Amino acid sequence: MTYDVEHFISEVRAKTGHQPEFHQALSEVFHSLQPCLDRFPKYRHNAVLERLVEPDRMIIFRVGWIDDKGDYQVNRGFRIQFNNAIGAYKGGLRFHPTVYLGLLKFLAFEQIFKNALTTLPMGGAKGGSDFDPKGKSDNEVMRFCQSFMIELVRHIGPDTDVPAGDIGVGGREIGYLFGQYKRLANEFTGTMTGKGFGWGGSLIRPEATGYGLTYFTEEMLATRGESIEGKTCTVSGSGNVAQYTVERVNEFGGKCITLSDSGGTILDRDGIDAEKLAYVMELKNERRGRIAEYAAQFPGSEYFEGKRPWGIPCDCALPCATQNEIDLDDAKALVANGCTLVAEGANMPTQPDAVDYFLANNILYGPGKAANAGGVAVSGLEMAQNAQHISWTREEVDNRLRQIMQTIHNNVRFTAAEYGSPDNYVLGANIAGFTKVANAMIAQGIV
Ligand code: NDP
Ligand code: 2IT
Repeated sequence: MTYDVEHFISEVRAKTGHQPEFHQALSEVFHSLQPCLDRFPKYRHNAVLERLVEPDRMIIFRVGWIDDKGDYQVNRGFRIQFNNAIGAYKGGLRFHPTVYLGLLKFLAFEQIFKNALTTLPMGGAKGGSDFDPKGKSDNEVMRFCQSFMIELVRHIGPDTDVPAGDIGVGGREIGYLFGQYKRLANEFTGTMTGKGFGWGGSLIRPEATGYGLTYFTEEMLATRGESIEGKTCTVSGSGNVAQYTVERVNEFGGKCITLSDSGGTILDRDGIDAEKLAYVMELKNERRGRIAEYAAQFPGSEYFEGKRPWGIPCDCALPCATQNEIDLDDAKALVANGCTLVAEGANMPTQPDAVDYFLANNILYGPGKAANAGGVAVSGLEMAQNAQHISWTREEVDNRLRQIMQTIHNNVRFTAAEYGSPDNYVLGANIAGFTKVANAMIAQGIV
């Protein structure tokens, strides 16, 4: 008797209501687990999937705050503590108007397997709010973060749950959140990661997701005797992950020709070099402006309003903005234009039929839970440094990050090969991540 994954997914769908992103993530993971579930009946006997789809707990709360005009504002706050079989809950906070329960459940679910792949002991969680930091003053963001933390503080701790950043939550927000945590808990511990260097943060954490993505991409290309050097890359997004991806790809001798935001895409055929990237960082991180301004600043570059980068010919596509940003038409355009590698900085940026298209066309396709795991991996290293009350050098952290990305890559390919498809990173990442968590759950009994 085998696990009827299809039937199981339809039951979860019926029980959980309208949560399309969660169902999408669930379907992608569980379908690729089928050969593993067939090989090891213990997962069925121990009802591992049934237990795995039900978060340990979901916390939803009201966040009231006063805007600069003196008016009362209300947002909704969340923390999904999905699974702590292999370590304390760990995962980012997203502040974006599209945040709702189903979105955070997808992100927390993915985080379980991603964190398992990092080799570090971290469980899966995610949280956030429908609060939109865009257009808010620093003081408004601070008041919101302080109010958010008044509730969150009860649920987190250095060995319980350690939040970090994600979309809309960067260094500024982590500072305000940590400040309030420290005040309420009356302790200075590593309960948040992404802290500033000098007050508990790790060197290389800001860079980690983009650098890790670049290292993973380099490993993927090496399987075909190639490297980033000389490759033209299209990158989406222009936030934390996109910025440090461009930085490292440049250092590896590649050329990034696009960036984007929710307004549109810029194309710079000469490449976004270090000087232009410094402009982007100042534009996005300090002035909090729009990527359209890039085209006005650098003659020869172009701006395409409302467009994503995927119609532009490239060797490698590196989606670093948000979920479902590559649809089937985008995938067809990429392949038709000669793209041979897609590695995901964002979480679940590729729609399921587009993933199938990449795999069917022999594209090197690196799913986010493997390719973007460098961010949370260095968060794990930040926790390790905090626990020891020391800080490591840039070189130490960067070397460890590179080693972790190589280990993830090898583990994913090794696992995929064991199931007969060495180039299928989806299969390898899902089975490798699942096996570690599932075995821990079985060992710990029915809890
Ligand atoms: P940032 O907030 O720094 O940047 C997000 C970027 O994506 C912005 O350019 C933003 O544009 C764009 N974007 C966000 N939502 C949309 C949308 N709906 N449509 C089009 N563009 C959009 O976030 P990060 O760089 O930290 O995160 C980017 C992705 O990477 C996310 O999927 C995140 O989950 C993932 N990730 C992040 C990690 C981290 O350590 N930060 C680790 C692993 C994965 P705009 O300003 O217009 O909203
Ligand atoms: O999606 C992710 O892995 C992150 N946003 C980083 C999480 C973390 O805890 O560093």
